[in-house]
Amino acid sequence: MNRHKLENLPSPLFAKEGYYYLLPPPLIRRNSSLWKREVRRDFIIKCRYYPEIINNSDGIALMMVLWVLVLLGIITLNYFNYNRWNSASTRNMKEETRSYYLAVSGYNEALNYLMSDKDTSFDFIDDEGNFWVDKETQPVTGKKSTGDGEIDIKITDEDSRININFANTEQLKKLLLHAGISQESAIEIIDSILDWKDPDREHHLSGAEDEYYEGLEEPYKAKNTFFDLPEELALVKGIKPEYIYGGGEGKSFLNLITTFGRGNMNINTVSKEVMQFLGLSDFEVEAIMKQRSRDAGGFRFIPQQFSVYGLNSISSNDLKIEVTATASNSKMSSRIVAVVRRQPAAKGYKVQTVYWRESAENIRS
Ligand SMILES: [Ca+2]
Ligand SMILES: [Ca+2]
Repeated sequence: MNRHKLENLPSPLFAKEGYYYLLPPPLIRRNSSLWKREVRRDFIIKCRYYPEIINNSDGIALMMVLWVLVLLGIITLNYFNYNRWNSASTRNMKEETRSYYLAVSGYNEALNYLMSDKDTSFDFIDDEGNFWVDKETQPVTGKKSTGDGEIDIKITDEDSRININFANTEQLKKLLLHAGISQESAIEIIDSILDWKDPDREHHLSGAEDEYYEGLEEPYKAKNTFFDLPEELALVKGIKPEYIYGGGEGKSFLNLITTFGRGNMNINTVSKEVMQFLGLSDFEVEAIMKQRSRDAGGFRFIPQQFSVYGLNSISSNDLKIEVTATASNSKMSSRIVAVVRRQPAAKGYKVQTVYWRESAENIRS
């Protein structure tokens, strides 16, 4: 009987023909992939009538041995899989550690650069996106390759965004309209934002305090103090995640806002996106960027025409350092995002880290 014929036999007939299976019929259905696989691998042995095997102690012993072999096979396979997974995991961890310390070295380089500032009255970001502490000290930002791997350092200024802790109702309304929210809803949401950060428990006309948040399916309380992070807005009544992150009808406002800093906006560091949001014309944006070229070196005073937009500072205290590093011959990349608060002191600067987040990513293609 050839294999082709075997495969086409229904199971009861199959037993009567003088063959049996490794597994009793109830465990192998005729059409199951297991049955077919077993057939293909010649797991079927020509022997005797199936019913006889059930009553025959030799047959039962044989089946038990075969079962043990199958179990041993499964255990061995699992062991090899575990070992393979374990060594891949160890390799990833090793690569991640190397990339992490490379990222930390990038962070320290950025921090030292910020501390080396010779001109406390002034900082600027040039039209290529490099942060300058003064006109002379060459920036450390951008991508660079070293013997240890690749590092990308970015420094941005938190004092170049709209601070939602200090924003007035007009600014908040503009942000919400930017996210595609109707005038009516925006007014209600603003009341809730004000209630969220004011210390009292009296709610504004359309606002919300503890009694609203405590009635939610997953209850919590109103913050009653400043926002720590922009993402915290998602907890406020009426604010949907798409307003913050985008993906709805309007645009995301996450890149326009901050919760760090003094509420000032540095004309020397503010992004084009924020300037456009503030209502500056393309011509005015170009004029500002021209003054922020390497050669011009940024503004030393604020022209009246720009201060009306709220661009009221030329130096920066709260700076975001973002470092992405990949060690050589590694596919694990490590990332650090930190916000440091830099304050001029009697000698040099005092620096406080007010935000720190680290993550790793497998960039194997
Ligand atoms: Ca400076
Ligand atoms: Ca409140």
